[in-house]
Amino acid sequence: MSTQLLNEETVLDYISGRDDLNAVVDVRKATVREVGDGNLNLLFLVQDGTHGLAIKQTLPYVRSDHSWKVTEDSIFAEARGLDAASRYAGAYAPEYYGLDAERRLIVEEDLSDWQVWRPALSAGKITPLAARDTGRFVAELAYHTSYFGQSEQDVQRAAAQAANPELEQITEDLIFTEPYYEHVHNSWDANVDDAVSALRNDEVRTQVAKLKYEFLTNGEALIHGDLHTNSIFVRDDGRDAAQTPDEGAHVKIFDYEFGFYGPVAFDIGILWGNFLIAQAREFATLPADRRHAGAEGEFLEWLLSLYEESWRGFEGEFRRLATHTSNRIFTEDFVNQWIARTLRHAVGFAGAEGVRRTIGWAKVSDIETLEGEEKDRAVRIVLAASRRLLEGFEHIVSSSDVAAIVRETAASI
Ligand code: SR1
Ligand code: MG
Repeated sequence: MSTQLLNEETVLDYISGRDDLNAVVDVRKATVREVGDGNLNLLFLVQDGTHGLAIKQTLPYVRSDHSWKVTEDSIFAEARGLDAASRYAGAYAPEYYGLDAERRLIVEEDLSDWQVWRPALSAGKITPLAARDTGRFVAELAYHTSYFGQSEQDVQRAAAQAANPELEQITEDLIFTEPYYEHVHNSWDANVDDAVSALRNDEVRTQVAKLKYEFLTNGEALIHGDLHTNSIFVRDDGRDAAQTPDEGAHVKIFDYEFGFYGPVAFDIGILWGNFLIAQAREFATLPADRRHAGAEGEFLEWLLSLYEESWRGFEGEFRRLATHTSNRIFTEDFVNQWIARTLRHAVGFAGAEGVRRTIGWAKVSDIETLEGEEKDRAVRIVLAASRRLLEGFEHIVSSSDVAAIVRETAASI
């Protein structure tokens, strides 16, 4: 049976019935707006002019297709992820006001004075330190929920509780299967048929199979599970990194409903796949005489630096934490090998995310707001670079290799 859904008229009554929320916003002065643009939930912002709250309630179906039923129990994954992020990576998470299990909703901090990263990227906005802090967030969540930061028994109990099979299935289908076969969820413009055909062969499918198997079997840490640029808020600090204050978080990470015990590399890979998409948009809209190395301009140079910046944030923070590991046999050499392996898989996952966001069901505004030749060019860049990442991920040794591949691919299209 479905939960009773809130609407803009009933939210204030709901808050009035909860003393803890009444203490945060003044319902007599508050206004409510439903602003959700995710696929699986409603999102209400409640603001009284001074304070605010965000209420996220699970829908029993996909927002744009009510015939596609989805479990409302994903709210438990959302609550678990937000709770763990607050506990272990608190600087980078919204304040969490708790779960209402019966109504399938969570309440969190209103962050509407921050900006969602995807539209900020599409608008050409440079946000220094956002990528570094996202990398640090991944490291902190990974370390503290894994065998690095907890006892074997605690991890195994937490992993069992964090099972999220219905939402994992969405990822397994949409990212790791459907784009490589005929499927009603896929679509693209006939002008790029050849780029899609180039992905549908046994070599690419075998590479994707390795990544899918890693996703299915490597339950090493609690991961976010959907860390794309619409799951990240960024701060408006001005574009000069040298003048950006280092204190305070430069990102807030939200939308934890796809979380489960999975590969840490998946979070980095999804992030990188979305960096690739933002870069392809920018390359595709550059005038022809600025499409060679050195002429792309400040914004594209910054975009291309995000793989390294996020990786440095991740690796630096993880290494710092790993010196305190409770697992004494995890030697420095083992940590080095784990980091190198995580990098390789992140590169593969980035390729899989690039493909599914351009030809699969869940498309993205970076590409979809382009038209004509610019859109075709952006799609071609994403698909060709993604194919190289999928084919070559096992041989990548540095995050800077990814930017080099994207740059070379864009120059060839
Ligand atoms: C039916 S859900 C489709 C996609 O939206 C979410 O943000 C995830 O990325 C999922 O794959
Ligand atoms: Mg989401």
